[in-house]
Amino acid sequence: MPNPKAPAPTETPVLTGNGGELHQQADSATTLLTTNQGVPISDNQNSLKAGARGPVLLQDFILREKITHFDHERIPERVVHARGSAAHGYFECLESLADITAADFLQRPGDRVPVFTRFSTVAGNKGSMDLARDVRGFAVKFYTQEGNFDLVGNNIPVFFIQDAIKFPDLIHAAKQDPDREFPQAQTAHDTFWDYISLTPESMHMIMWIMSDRAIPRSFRMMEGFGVHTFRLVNAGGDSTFVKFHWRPKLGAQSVIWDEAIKINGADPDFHRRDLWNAIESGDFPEWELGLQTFTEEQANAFDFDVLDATKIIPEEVIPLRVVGRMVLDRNPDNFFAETEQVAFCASHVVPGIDFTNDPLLQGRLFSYLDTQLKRLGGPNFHEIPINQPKCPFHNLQRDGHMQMAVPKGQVNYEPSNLGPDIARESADRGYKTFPNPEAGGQLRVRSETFADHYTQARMFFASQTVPEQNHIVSALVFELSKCVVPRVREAVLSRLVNIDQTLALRVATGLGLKSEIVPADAPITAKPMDPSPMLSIIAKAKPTLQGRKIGCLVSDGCDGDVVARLKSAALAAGATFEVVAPTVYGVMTAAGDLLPADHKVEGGPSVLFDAVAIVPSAEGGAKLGLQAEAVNFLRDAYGHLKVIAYLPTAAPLFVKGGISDRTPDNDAGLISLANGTIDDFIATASAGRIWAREPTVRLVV
Ligand code: HDE
Repeated sequence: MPNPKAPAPTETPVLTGNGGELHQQADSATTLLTTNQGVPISDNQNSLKAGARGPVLLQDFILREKITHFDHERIPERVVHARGSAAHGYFECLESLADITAADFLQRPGDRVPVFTRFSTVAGNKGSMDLARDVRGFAVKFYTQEGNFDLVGNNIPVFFIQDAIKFPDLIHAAKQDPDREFPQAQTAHDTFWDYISLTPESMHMIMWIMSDRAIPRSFRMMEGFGVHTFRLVNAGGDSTFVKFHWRPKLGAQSVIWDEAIKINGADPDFHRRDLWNAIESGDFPEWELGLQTFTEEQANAFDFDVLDATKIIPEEVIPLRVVGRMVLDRNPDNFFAETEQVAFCASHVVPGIDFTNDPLLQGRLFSYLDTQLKRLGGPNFHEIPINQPKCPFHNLQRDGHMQMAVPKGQVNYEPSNLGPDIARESADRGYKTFPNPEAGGQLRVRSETFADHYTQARMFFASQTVPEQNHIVSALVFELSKCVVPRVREAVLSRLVNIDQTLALRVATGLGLKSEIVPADAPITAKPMDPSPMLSIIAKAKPTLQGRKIGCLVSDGCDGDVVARLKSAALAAGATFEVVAPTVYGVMTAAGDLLPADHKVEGGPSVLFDAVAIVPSAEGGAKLGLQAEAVNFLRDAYGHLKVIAYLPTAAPLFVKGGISDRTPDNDAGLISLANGTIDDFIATASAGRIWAREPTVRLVV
């Protein structure tokens, strides 16, 4: 996509040095290059030497400043969630929640506060690929008038473990092995599954990360969850329990695993690019904020403990109440300054929002502040612009690494009679913790109310549609097939069988296991629980092409009119449209017009699109049939269950792809533009993938 912000080429004056190197010169249109001390620089291409061919001099403060700064450009990446992308936007309150919370930004419908939202994967390093099978971080910083509220959530509503003390082990097991530093950004290896097989509380989360939720189509098409139970507290001090949910306006959507693997090669920045491009083009991603609110009495009546982060409350039991919306409408100006340096802390709450005793949340309240001190170099990270509150903030904390403020005056303590204008506390307006009565011995134990590890895992599996269940089975087979130690596979099966016997048997068949599965001990066996259809992505998908992408494969001599009509129909449906051609400068249509391309065919595989059209000329179709990448364009689109519009001239690709027997008569996702219309194509593509095709292209065990 052309960068609309790219400046027009300038006529900067340029000098040529003795070695033929170019020196662009500052003029009235450009700014003067200086050191960090403001000293103008005369030559940014040569270091100071003792003679033209002599050694470089230590006194070259310009060189040393530049190189030193460069040497220190990297800061420690996040130990988890290192790979992320973020955007600015706003949150708008849609109804007053004054009855249940004193949170200032939730009082007045129509009120907006700025937000900065960062999406991430968890296991991979900063440079890892976007389509890893992983949980996605979904962290929102609300800059409210009573301080910053960080809702540091994920795109999956449960977690692997119940107590924070287990987190370092979980992450060590999931990340690269410490001796060889691979595998990167994936859980398909022995150490992860070894740990999981010994962590029965992870079973519900395992169902979610083996589902398509862990390979989202776009950050814009992800749900988000606060995961823990929090408290809302109103002005009168009454508390209501709450679970936070984000619902994407574009609907939740995922890719298929084979597609994910190929996207990682074709465009490792697939999610990052998608978010950036959508915002640059003015197609602003949007989510609704929904709350599940419930009382202490309701919580006590549930069959599970609301303090256990491995459990959800089905929406069928406590429906979502939509209270606001978030729109992301501005890309960061600088990735490092904003996306990298943003410091989310689970402990950043505002008056009206409080914690519960969830032991996972309690550990997070310590961890995030601690991690920011290390990553951002000290206690003044709140002064970095992206982290600064947008409301006034004053206190008597002083000094430390990277202090940016210049506090004035003699008094840096309180109470004090010497500093009449120093900051002081307020009994009325200050943050008040909900006075939850606590009693009990000091015990290092897990509550017995946390002991049911299988009921909700089984309920999640049962709530999925048939294709989604098949994908969970295939994902487990894929991951366990990457484990090289047979004992690890068998230990996992011994847990899966406690979730659902058929599921475990299917996975065992997929692995080719010849022996019996021995069930693991389970203190509580899975209890009956109604399925929750709201947990299925496919069941609640709305037909739309909004925010989706159509790829059109063309050749020289193609019908420019067909391409133009496809494009306008795609744009009218809210999709984007990209042309894939044998050369990047594009092709000449039959009418002799230049049709510019967005991708050369090798760089624009069909995994980058949600639906495709293949409309070459007769001669062009024959040539494309000789090119494996063009054949794969069709073959993969077909294998990934996409809707495909085509002209009869695409026939050589069908033949080479081995699918010449597939026609609109036996596959609803094939739209021949010789008989059908572009409107048929748009309507069929809006309905999503052709799930009925799946059993013909992938083995279902
Ligand atoms: Fe995090 N987590 N986490 N986490 N987490 C971090 O903080 C931690 C957990 C989540 O875009 C770290 O700044 C512990 C659950 C997100 O910058 C660190 C435990 C959930 C992000 C940390 C958890 C999350 C982080 C690493 C177990 C969903 C990225 C870098 C108790 C509700 C935020 C950093 C961003 C990042 C600790 C579990 C979400 C080390 C100890 C559960 C979205 O502080």
